[in-house]
Amino acid sequence: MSYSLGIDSSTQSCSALVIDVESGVVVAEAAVNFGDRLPEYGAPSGFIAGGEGGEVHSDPRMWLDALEILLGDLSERCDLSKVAAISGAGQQHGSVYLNAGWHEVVGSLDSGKGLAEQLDATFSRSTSPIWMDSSTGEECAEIAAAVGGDEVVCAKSGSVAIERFTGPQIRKFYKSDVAAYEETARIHLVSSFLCSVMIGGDAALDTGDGAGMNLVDISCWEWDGDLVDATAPGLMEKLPAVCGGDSVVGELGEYFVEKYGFSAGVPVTIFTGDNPSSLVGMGASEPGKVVVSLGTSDTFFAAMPDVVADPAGCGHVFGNPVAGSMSLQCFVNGSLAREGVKDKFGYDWDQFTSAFTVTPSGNGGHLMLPFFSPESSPRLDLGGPVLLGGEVFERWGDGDAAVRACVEGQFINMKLRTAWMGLSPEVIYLTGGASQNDAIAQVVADVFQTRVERLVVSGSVGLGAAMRAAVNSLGKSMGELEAMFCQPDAGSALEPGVEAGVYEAVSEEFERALVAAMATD
Ligand code: XUL
Repeated sequence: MSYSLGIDSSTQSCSALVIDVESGVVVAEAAVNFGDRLPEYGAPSGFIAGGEGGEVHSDPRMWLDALEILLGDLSERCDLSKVAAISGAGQQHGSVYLNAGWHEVVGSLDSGKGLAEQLDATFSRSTSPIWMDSSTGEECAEIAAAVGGDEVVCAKSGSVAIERFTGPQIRKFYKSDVAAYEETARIHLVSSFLCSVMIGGDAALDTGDGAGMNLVDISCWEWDGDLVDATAPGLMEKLPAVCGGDSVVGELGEYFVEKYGFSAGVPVTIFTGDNPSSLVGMGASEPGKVVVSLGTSDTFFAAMPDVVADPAGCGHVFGNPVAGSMSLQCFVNGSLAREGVKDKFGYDWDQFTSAFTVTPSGNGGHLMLPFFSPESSPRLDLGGPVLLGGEVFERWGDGDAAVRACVEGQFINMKLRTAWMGLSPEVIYLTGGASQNDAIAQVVADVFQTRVERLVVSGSVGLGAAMRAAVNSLGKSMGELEAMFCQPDAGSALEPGVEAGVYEAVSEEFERALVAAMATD
């Protein structure tokens, strides 16, 4: 019995993969797209359309139905009785509200009926706010004010009070429907809710996902009494326990054994958030490796040697489900900014890429603060990019210099804004659409003075879950599993090609320009 199952309940789909940890192969994969397979929930992109004032909710019954379809599909693709370890991950921050009936119902699920049908009566709030919800600005301010300001929230919980985080969402629910809040006996995250259902009991939540709530004290990974009190009255007793990512929280429930052909007694490792799980699935759960994902927005995340919070309040600290902590920082101006410069000059991607061959590293004094839209790292809204370096360049008269200035500016900014993490990476794993562009990847290597390797990461969240379960229950080491399942494309590795000094000088200039621009912001 050497199969490990990893489940990923994300925004638009629920997917899973089964790995064989002896032969090192992925045995089976399946995915259920909510919009396609469950159109009756009116959520083509995984959330209920038409939310007002920034509200974005999903129906937790949809997640349960998807889990059932997923396991059904998977049981046709592999022999689930060979699965000997299970874990999973969920989209972060989303919350599920359950009444006093929850404990009993989840503990006595009948495999002759559906999950959603049986758990239906246990929801004290019929829908779940998810991470895309930005409706809680007022509640963030109230929580911060109650504990002494955003710096205090950040130092305690690893992030300033943020609209999508669970604490502010809970506070909003309490304020808008006190009776339903009072009827709530348990509040779970998406991850701990699904884990509970799988073990047929009330599961703890892990430090990785728990830290995305603005409620957990990252110095000891326990609920922070001040934050919990500032969020809503009587909240502490509604919260599950917080445990490390190495906890086995129970055995797979009878429901799943009877319905999908699993063996009895399979240990279930605590579920975590999708980002912490992805850190593991990318083979970066030990300090020394950094993951930079280049997408609509760019994201930087890494296992951290020490638990520190971002003094500027832009980054996040979550528990690392393997050990210690991890950081995550988003840069809103990612691909859209790169595209913005490309389009400004009517370039195609080949012309964009060629710009790097005709401009020098450091860009001969041409500098850009590449913020086309409001940015979160640093938090600013300059109303558009700022160009510095001569009259022609500043009036957008030099396309090649502008392309390089944009990309150099993005990664200089990323390096400066992530310095608080105290990392000295040996390698940067670059993922996401733009990571395949050698010119962009070379700028990353040069600015960070670090080797860059490209990772193909489809399914890293589910893979991370299966790997964690295998470490906890099948006696495998993370190193062995990484060697089997997470090999970066070594052939496409890039080394830094310029002296460190080139970008040190440009970084200083960039920071001066940024301070000046923010002063007039
Ligand atoms: C992280 C975040 C998203 C969600 C959904 O803070 O909000 O990445 O985890 O993927």
